[in-house]
Amino acid sequence: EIAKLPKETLALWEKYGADESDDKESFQKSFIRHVTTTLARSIYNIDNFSAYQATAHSVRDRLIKRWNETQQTHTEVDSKRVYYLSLEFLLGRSLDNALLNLGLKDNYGGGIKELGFTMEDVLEQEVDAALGNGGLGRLAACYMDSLATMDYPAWGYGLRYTYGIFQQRLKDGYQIEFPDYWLNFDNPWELPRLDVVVDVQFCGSVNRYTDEEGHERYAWEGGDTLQAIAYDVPIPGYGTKNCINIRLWSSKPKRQFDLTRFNEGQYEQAVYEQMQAENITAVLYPNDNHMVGKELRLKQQYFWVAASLFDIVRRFKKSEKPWSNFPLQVAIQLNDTHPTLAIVELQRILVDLEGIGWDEAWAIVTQTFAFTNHTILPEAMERWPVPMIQYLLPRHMQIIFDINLFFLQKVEKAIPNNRDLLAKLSIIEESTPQFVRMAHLAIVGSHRVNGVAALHSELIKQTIFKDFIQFYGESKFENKTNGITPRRWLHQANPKLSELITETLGSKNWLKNLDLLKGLKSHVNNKDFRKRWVAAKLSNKVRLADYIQKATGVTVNSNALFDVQVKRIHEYKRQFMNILGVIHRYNTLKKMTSEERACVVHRVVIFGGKAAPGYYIAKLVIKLINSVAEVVNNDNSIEDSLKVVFIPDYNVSVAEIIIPASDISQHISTAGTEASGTSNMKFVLNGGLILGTVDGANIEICEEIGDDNIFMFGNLAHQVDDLRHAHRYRSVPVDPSLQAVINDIESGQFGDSRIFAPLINTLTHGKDYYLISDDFQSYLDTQKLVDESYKDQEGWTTKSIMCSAHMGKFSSDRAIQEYADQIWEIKPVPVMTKKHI
Ligand code: CGF
Repeated sequence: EIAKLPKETLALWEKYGADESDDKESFQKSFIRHVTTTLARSIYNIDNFSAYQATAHSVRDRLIKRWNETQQTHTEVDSKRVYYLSLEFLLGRSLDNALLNLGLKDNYGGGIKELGFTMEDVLEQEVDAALGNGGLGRLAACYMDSLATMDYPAWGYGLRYTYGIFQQRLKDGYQIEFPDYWLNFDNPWELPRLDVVVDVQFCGSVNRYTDEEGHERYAWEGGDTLQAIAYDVPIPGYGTKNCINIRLWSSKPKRQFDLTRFNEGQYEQAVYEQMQAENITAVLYPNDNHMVGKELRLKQQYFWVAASLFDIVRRFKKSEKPWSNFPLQVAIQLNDTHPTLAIVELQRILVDLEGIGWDEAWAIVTQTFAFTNHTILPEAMERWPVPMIQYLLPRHMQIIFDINLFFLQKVEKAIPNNRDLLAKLSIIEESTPQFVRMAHLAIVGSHRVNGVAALHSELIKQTIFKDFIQFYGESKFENKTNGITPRRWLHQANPKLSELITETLGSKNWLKNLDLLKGLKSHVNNKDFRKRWVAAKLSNKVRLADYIQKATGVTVNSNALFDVQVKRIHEYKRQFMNILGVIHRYNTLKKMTSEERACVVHRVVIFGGKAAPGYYIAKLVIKLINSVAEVVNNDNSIEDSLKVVFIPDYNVSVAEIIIPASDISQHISTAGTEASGTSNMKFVLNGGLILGTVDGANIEICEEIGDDNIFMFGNLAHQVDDLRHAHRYRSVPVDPSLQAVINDIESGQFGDSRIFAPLINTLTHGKDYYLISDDFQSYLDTQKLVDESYKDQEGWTTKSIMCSAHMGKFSSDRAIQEYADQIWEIKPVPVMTKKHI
């Protein structure tokens, strides 16, 4: 079409389509243009929020240019792409990240100052995009940053929830939940693609028929059809033109209104269908590491998977390559089992819609998909009742039964007469009703399965997936240790330290090659460098102390040791053990004389994290922390030697303030329960030390930074089963220090002890499943070591520098490189600058 346009028209596009430049004046012009036209405001009517909106729109203009060029290049080159399917993308704020990644921060910072605003105030206005619960969603966001930075042709696919993760507030020390109205104001970081619409079908029935060539075929007919509308979120890489896309789907009814009903006066019925359809993407399920068996959740999963696969297949078909090329053009990564129905959907598309034979189709499917497992906790394993799938997705249920049948036939052939093994491997759990085991389906339908840290990847082979090893052998199962993006988690969150590192190493190259941090080692004895390192930490602590004051009203001393545990509240993560340890410390301090107390290291113990709204015990842990804080913070007799704070509404932007300020952070899950953890990596990268169990990525962090620079304690993963078994035959807890702390709570020291009875009960009658009593003494001993080490401030600074210097391995760039080379087999595609026609 364009080629037919007259020369003069093309010349106009060329002239006016030229890039708006990135200098200060161009920014100021575009800022004023957006204030007056996009926002319809004037110089007399502009506050910080409007200044944020105008700045964001100015950045968005530049992002879209890069995004367009990236998509054009990828279409032209048409090399293999990776599609990352994740129900959660926990992006946080975008403005600062975009400014830094595009290299605009200085020009925009200077420009906005001249316009009468400060960049800090403007950045503060943005609400977090909180479309995730915790580690899994934030990992997806870090991976998108790395994919963009490393020039990979990649897409993310997810859901555009109207409500993200709930906002947490505290009332009388209890968590209460409020809806997250994140889309209330305009969201400049998404591009609505009202023209990209996909029909998604539910329910109906399956009809068998014979096609013209005499083949038996199946047609899925009837039922309800909804529409998925695309919203695109550009993700800019750091120091590259590459700007990739996360496509988030929003649900809409296919028919706007039931006119017959409306005309009959049944207005409510008429809008009912509309409401039902919009409900699908209304809310993010607020559970982490826990399966929710709600029909709406299953509908979300299929809605998302169906729309995404339609889009992926449509893009592939444009190239007119044969179907056998599909796995050469397309890699699809399943982030946990949530998108597993994609395996079934692709098989359905190939067999039912494209008329490809079952075996050929199945070969294409299995070469396309790979699956990441994020947990071995039994309560997190997704299983859906067969009748529910049968009702919502009748054709998919048939296909799942067939996949299972052919798989079990292969098992029987390879390992004959082992009924027990067949039952264990089956995708269908033969209970009443039957269930579909999503992890089994994901394993059978993928060519690779990976865990997220070395220990975890070993454990999945020994526990939840051990029976699959008998059939597949070990080679299908591998490890891809998680990573974090140093752009957000050091450069953006900790500008002072980032600047010092850049100056010391002589360039910013470390931001794209984190191994270069090793270069800091040769400066460890340089006085000036050490002084600035310590000063950066102190200023981060002052920043956090200010935040704590504003958020909680508690005043903390920035010279105290900041001891942090921020993450989802979960029994296996053992925030309970932490607060029990705090009670022990408090009562020890109370028994000391003033002279003795003068010698102890002052501590501020900082907690943060959300509990799933239905997780009663986790919510009681929050209440206990706040009750202890209330008593400790108001007890003048301990002379400021201990403060306890619970920071409400922990999210990505709060994490960016907390993490750089930590002296020690706690990652104290029962050994074998935390698959990886990623905040542990963020803390150490920022020069914070770790107090942790021998679990998840703590182990690999220890290997990298050396055991002198980390405080590890507790029982090991291989001891856990025996310890749990032993609890059944004796009274628990056995540890006298723990018993003393329990007595303190029961004596009413922290308010009405009846409130906490169910929590104490988890330790006693509940048989202490998470082994707090077995680890408690070693936890207290190691805490003492932390205090001793902190007294030696010079030694501590050396440890802090050594920690950061050895964190190269934990860049998400390394993780993405491994996925790209070993699983997806994709290559970088540098973006070519396009003309505007
Ligand atoms: O995924 C987690 C996190 N809670 O979201 N899992 N899930 N599901 C694990 O528990 C973490 O250990 C892990 O770091 C994270 C990302 O893989």
